Order: sequence, then C-alpha cells, then structure tokens
Amino acid sequence: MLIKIRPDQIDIPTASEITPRDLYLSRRSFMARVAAGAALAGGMGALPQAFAQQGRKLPAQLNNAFAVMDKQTAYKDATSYNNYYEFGTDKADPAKNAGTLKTSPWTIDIEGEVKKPMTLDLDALTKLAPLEERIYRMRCVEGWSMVIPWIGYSLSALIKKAEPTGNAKYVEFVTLADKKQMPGLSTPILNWPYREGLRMDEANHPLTLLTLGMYGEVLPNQNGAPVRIIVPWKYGFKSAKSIVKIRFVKDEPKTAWNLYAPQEYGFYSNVNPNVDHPRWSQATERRIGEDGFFAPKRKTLMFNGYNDVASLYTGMDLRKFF
Ligand SMILES: Nc1nc2c(c(=O)[nH]1)N[C@H]1C(S)=C(S)[C@@H](COP(=O)(O)O)O[C@H]1N2
Ligand SMILES: [Mo]
Repeated sequence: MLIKIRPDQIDIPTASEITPRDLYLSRRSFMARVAAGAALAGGMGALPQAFAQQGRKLPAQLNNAFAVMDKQTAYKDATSYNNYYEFGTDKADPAKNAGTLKTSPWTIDIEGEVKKPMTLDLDALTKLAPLEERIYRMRCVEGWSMVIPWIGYSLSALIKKAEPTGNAKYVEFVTLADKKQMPGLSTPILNWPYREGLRMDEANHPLTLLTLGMYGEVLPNQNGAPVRIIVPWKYGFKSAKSIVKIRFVKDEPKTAWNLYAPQEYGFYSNVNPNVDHPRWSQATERRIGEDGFFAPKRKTLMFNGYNDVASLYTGMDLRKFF
C-alpha cells in the first residue's frame, strides 16, 4: 500500500520498541545452540512450538481446477517482498521483523450471527477439511503481482460448520494486534487491529481460501502465519494475515484501509483494470520476478482473471462499489 504519512505521524522507535527484534536475534542464536544440542540427543523435542512451526512441511493435494498456468513466483521473492504493516512499511521489513510473531499456541474465535460459535486451535483448523494446494494470482493495489502456491481449503467449509443464522450477511476478519510482538503497531498508520471483510456470498465462493501454508510448508510469519485468508479476485489487502477472529455480522464491516482512506479503498476492492485508483492507473501490473529493464508490464485482467466471480456482482455498478 502506498501510504501518506504526515511527518508528525512518524514515530521514531524507542529503545524498548527495538528490543523484541534484538531479543529474537539473540534467541535465535540461543535456539541454534539448543537445536545443536537436541540433534546430538537424537531429537528436536526441545524446540519450543513457535520455532518448530517455521518451515514445517504441510502436505496437500494439488487442486488442478484452482491452479493458474502462470509461472510461479520464486519462494525468495514471495517471502521477502511483503506487505505486513504490523511489522513495518518497507517491503523488506516483514521478513526481517516477523520472527517475533508467536504462532503457537494460536486460536481463532468464530462468533457473531452463528448457531455454533466456537474457538478452534490450529490443529482443529488444519483438520477441518482436506488441505488443497491452489496456485493463485495475487494482485496488489500498488500495481504488482505474484503467483503463489497456497495451501488451505475453501472458507465455505468452516462457514458450514459454524452454521450462520439468517442475519449473517457479511463476514469480518480481525487480525492479531499485539504491540509486544509487532513493532509496526507503534506507528499509527492504520487503525489497528487490521480488519477486513467479505459479503457472505463472496466468503462462500469456492475460490476464497482459508490459508494455512504456501510452497508446501506452513505459512512463513511474514506471509501471515499461522492462518490468513486469500481472495484472489480482489486486491491483496483484502487477504488479511494472522487472523484471530472470524465474525458473522448483519452490516457491512469496517475495514482497515477503507477507514484510512475511504475515497481510495472501497469495501469490494475487486481487481478491475477499468476503475483507476484516484492516484494511479490500475490498467497494468508488474509481475514480481519479471522486472528486468525491458520486461513489459502485464495487462491487468478483470477480477484478476477469475471470471467465475462476475455473477456475484450482476447489476452492481463497480465504479460505485469499488
Ligand atoms: N494483517 C495484515 N494483513 C495484510 C496486510 C497487512 O499489512 N496486515 N497487507 C495486505 C496487503 S496490502 C497485501 S498486498 C497482502 C500481501 O501478502 P503477501 O505478503 O503474503 O504477498 O497482504 C495483505 N494482508
Ligand atoms: Mo497490497
């Protein structure tokens, strides 16, 4: 996201705010020593959960019906060029800083207009439905895109379990906001916690992926571990990271970027080359990894190429509902 920070809003981090990262680094060298010790002892049992999670394999069956043919983005690019403002606004910040995110134990609260409100831990969430690998395009509103092999299952499986009432018209995603783990929270750019939302039919669309992994592994922290949503026909910011609450509601939920700049970021945020952002065109995009000097920009596709979703918006003026 291109931000407009007033100079007076920029916070110089204080020593105490830098500490978690320093702590992480010293803990890492400590862990390296623990791991070496554990390897000698013949097991990794001594590793705390948070660190054991990173890089863990997550087996899943490729779903060919949900796999684009485009060349996949390199793992290195997908995990080092990120937007995750809770860990800083620079593209390199999340990879550098998100080591402090503690992803285990983790729970998600399912609440609001449902017959079966529940709290699911990561294990229950992972076992709720068969894991699929899906290769999706992701288009950021800033004008770049990637192609990522995600792992998860349709959010609809979870929705079905929760049994929404007739009053549930929207789904709201609330993400983690913990100053102790997230250095970016001390910069008041967004109104934390980062929040997103979908209309019920969008949330139930089979493409909407409850996401637990990518590239055959659990999600790296910088990509929104341990659980996020991926909505491939919408701009990347709809795909909220590190979700702690899924709330079923009657009214259109407030969303972080819409609160920040309502004239620039609407609730729907469908990828649409015909509706420009007020400050730049949305007609083309730069595919990360193809950014050589002579690489031509790609034409952005309506709904990011996911034409099946068009029926969700029949009769709606997509200039008005941007
Ligand atoms: N909690 C949270 N979720 C977030 C963001 C964020 O800053 N915080 N950034 C969004 C934006 S703008 C994009 S483009 C995608 C980037 O996902 P990726 O880094 O896995 O490619 O995450 C989205 N989800
Ligand atoms: Mo984005």
